[in-house]
Amino acid sequence: MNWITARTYEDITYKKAEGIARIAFNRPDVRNAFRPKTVFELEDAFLDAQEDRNVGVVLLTGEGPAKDGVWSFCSGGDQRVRQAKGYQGEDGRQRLNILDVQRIIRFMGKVVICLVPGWAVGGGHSLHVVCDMTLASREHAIFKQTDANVASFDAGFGSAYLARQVGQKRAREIFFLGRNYSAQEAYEMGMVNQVVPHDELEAEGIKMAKEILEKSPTAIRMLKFAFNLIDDGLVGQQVFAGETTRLAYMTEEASEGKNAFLEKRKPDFDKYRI
Ligand code: S0N
Repeated sequence: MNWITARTYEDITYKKAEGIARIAFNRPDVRNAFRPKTVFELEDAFLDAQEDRNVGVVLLTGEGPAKDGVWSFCSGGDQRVRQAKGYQGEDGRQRLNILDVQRIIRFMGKVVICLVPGWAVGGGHSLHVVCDMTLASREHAIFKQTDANVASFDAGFGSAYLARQVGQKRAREIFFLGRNYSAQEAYEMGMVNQVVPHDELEAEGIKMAKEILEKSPTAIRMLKFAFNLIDDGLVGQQVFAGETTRLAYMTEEASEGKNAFLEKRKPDFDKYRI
């Protein structure tokens, strides 16, 4: 794949090629922990991928290995900048802004595939949970929920949606005990789609992305929002309904409504009754 750098950042890398965007954490020496700056960069890249009509699928992963040879997807919030009211940015403000990224992933009308090359821990674990699908390195991926160890917990998508994937008992075990799980164990629990040899992780992600790119983009969008709907309440309905409005706009009937208004006449909807 001939990736082209789409934008240059400090904490992440962002590339595109052949309809695929690749966003990767790039702080391997802290196991790809995120600070507010990392999160702002992620938001910027994700919003660009969302708006770019040439992009159909996003891969989210972690650069590596670290200097000590260890691979990571992400180890969650950077505990060195955690303060009383959140993670402190360079501007002195304290935030929990990774939740904004979770929402972008959840509500964007494109498939986000998480490639886990190593540690997926804490808020990093939650991010893999929020992604539409997860592929994991057979040799290096380790899934671990440390939120209760460090009293910094995701009581939102990261826990509730995990329970949808692996069941309540397993989700509670993952969060209450904070144990390590291999890629194979995560696959057997239902939170990983495919376990792949480490060296083939990206290639498998690209292969999956290309398969999705061959499908109807409208079908993929509607399906993603349909899968979300039952768990997302009125927000889920709003997102799904927005797409139905878009589809309705494409009909002659909708054009008749708009044209009648602009031409200052009564709309004639008779022929559209079914
Ligand atoms: C990842 C672990 C298991 C890796 O262990 P390993 O391989 O033995 O490496 P270490 O020697 O421990 O680490 C190597 C170097 O990396 C630093 N480091 C690792 N993780 C972090 C981190 N999260 N923050 C800062 N530094 C980190 C180590 O300190 C070490 O540095 P040096 O070489 O200088 O000593 C292991 O490292 C581990 O357990 N890490 C901590 C994982 C963790 O507890 N993360 C936080 C969990 N909580 C969250 O992420 C919740 C945040 C969240 O998503 C959220 C939820 C709700 C609302 C808001 C938020 C939000 O954050 O915005």
